[in-house]
Amino acid sequence: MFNLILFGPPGSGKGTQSEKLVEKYGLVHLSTGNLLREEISNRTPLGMEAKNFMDKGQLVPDEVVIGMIDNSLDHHKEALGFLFDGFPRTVAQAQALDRLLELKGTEIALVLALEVSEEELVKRLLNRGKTSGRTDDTNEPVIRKRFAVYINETEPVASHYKKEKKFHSVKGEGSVDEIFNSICTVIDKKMK
Ligand code: B4P
Repeated sequence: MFNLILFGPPGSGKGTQSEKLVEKYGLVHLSTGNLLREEISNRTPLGMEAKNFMDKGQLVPDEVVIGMIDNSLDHHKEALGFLFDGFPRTVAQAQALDRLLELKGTEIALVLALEVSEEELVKRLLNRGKTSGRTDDTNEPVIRKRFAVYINETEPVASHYKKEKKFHSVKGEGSVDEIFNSICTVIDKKMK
């Protein structure tokens, strides 16, 4: 199995690049953001709880997202590998993911981080907010809060994987195809 984490701040292009990567490498795409938005649109109790956090730019509690990932892994027993998009976002989530994968006899092969400046992120998300209907993308203070949460709670996840020498970063500014090519170069080297 080849398990990849796509890492980076909100709006860095994780969702955009994931779509292209799953097509090329045949991985199962697990995006906690998409899973949460599905719960919200189905108006489930989990979705209603998550919406309160997401609308404020905060992270949804660890036990909620870890439970979702656990269920999704069980639904894809035949997968060639997983692409984790937007997960893990805290050190506790990273530790839980390591344990879940170990139980399945596998592990994370590579963590790829997209590097994008805060000003570019704000610009991209405000732009997406004009058409996406996502309430967390229309308000600049909420977007800046998401970036601050990323620095405080998510960046420490990078050290977790740097210790295991699994962490690589690529420039996340430029055209979608240029960024995709840089990501593929790192993956192909790792797969050899
Ligand atoms: P997510 O759904 O993960 O979304 P994101 O971080 O906002 O965006 P992403 O990086 O995927 O950007 P995209 O490709 O779409 O999270 C939303 C919320 O859910 C979080 O704030 C949190 O509350 C909650 N949540 C999710 N996972 C969680 C977890 N594990 N734990 C706790 N809470 C969790 O790109 C953004 C925009 O940029 C798009 O409009 C795109 O078209 C554009 N773009 C992409 N690449 C570009 C490029 N190269 N140049 C110009 N524009 C580009």
